[in-house]
Amino acid sequence: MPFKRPSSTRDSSQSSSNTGPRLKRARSRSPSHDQASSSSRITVITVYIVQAKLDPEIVSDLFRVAEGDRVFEGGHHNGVRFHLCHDVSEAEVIVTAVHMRRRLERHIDWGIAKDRAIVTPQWLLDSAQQGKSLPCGDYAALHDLQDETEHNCPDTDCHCRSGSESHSPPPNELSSLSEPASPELAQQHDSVAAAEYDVSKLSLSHTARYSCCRASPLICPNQGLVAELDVIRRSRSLEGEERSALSYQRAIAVIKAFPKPITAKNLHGEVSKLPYLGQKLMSMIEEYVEDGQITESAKNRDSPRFQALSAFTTIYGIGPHTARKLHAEGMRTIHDLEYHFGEKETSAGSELSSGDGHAEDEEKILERSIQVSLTLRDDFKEKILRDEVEEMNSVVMRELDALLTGCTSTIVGGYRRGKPQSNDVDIVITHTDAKGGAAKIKGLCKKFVRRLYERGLVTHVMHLSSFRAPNALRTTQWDSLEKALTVFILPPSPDGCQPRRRIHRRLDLIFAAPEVYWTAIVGWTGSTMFERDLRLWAKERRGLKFDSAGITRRHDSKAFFPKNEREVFKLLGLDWVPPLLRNADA
Ligand code: DCP
Ligand code: MG
Repeated sequence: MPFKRPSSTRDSSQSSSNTGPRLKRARSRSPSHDQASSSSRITVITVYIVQAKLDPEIVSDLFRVAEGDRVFEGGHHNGVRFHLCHDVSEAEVIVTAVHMRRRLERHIDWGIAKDRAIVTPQWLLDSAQQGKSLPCGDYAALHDLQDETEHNCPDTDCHCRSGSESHSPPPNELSSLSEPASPELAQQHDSVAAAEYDVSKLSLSHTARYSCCRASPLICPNQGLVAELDVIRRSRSLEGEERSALSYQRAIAVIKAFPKPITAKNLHGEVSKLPYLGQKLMSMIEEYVEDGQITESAKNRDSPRFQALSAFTTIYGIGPHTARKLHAEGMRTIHDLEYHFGEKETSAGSELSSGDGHAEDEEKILERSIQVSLTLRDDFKEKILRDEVEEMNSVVMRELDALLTGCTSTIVGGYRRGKPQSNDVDIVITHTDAKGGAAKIKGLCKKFVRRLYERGLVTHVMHLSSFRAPNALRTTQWDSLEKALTVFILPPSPDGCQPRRRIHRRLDLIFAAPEVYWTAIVGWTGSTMFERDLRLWAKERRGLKFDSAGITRRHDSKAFFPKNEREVFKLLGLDWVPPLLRNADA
């Protein structure tokens, strides 16, 4: 059984029944509500946007606000954050331009509507601008639900700043530990804030066939359409229809890079000329432009089988194949899985604790990962905000420095692409000694993870791989770098005066020798479609093989060692694409 990375928790939202009980006032379970951020306490409000009756342009604007991508002038956007959900049953606030009960009921179950605040789009815009949740009653979208909207409005009185009680270590103390020794490594500091580039000067084209030649922002002007198509993509993938899923993934990637809203005006002109948009996809896009939704997406969303399979694949270790198998055995809910796998007390992987003894067999490792994931699923559901990602990296690098000085790291994955909230944290680590670094890195992964485990920072190891023992659990795209997929928990706050809410987080640590550090960073920054096209481009256009562990020439296996990220792109004959524009997936 292949080991699968779980779907994002966003996917899981599709799994709950639309009429089922909401995950209680999502706010109490939502990402950061009780969570001490490093400098301030932020209220997170879960928002669902009904797209009917809204212009694509406005929808895209609202998505950007709700995803935290559009920041308002004056830095107001600090007391409240929005978490955009794709399952109305998880929302606290529903944003809609529909004002009549009968029309709203076409999109939302009335029982759910009565239990939420139903507001106009202006509430979202004004709240984001003022950095606080404004009284929903003033923005009630439906006269019929005025009282309910007032009553169900999220209360944000508690979002006081924690000010000097910040629990992050002093910034200088930690950044110095990851201070790179060589000028090449210094270029890693390309965080979102530091990203300075003029998109108009990049020679990327949205009509290119490879997504690694296009500029794909995190939130695009057609994000609502992308979300609809992604439901169909996931459904195909869950049913094992990989070719079909890939067609949708390609279409999504093309739309992600299209720089303006798709409307009736440009649909049959420039949109129809975009690559990978065949007849069927064009008719779906047309339907979306006309109605604000796609029938097939709605059908999928409502399908109990889709909901069950989606829920199963949010569990670490369960891919579509296993999910279908469990479904065929009669399981329908996460509780069924709990019963099936048993909620045994789980411990760190025996790969870690058994020294050089026999590794556990594949089946057992998989089963243990599923058990861990089931036990910790409430924690794993909670998204990780950027400041916590940074804090985790700081703690990891401080620990590593105590074991071996001179290491440096880059946070990759969705964080590097600018996602405001991540499902896990991915960190690529190397040593700054360009000559002796490779030897120092070898074997470090296991040693380091053992240390983290002993110090109580790593509670579980889902997977541990090394150079010498290629692991059968690795999926095909995986490289041969030493890596550990772990469950991590931040240490208690140093001063102990304000206990931090400690949540289990998924943490992937990837160790790369200095010469392949940059290919590892490029390979783990994503997004998945961007990576797929990068490999395809390298193969089809350059006769090269690209993966996170290096670039080689196909005909003679000659290896290349780029010294920085731009050199990776140059070697592949590509223009550099800033990480923030590598969001080629939904
Ligand atoms: N990756 C890949 N192929 C895979 C899995 C991962 O190319 N099968 C690469 C691209 C991903 C990166 O690794 O962007 C990190 O994978 P994650 O699953 O952690 O995904 P993200 O970090 O992009 O998003 P998130 O963690 O928030 O879900
Ligand atoms: Mg990630």
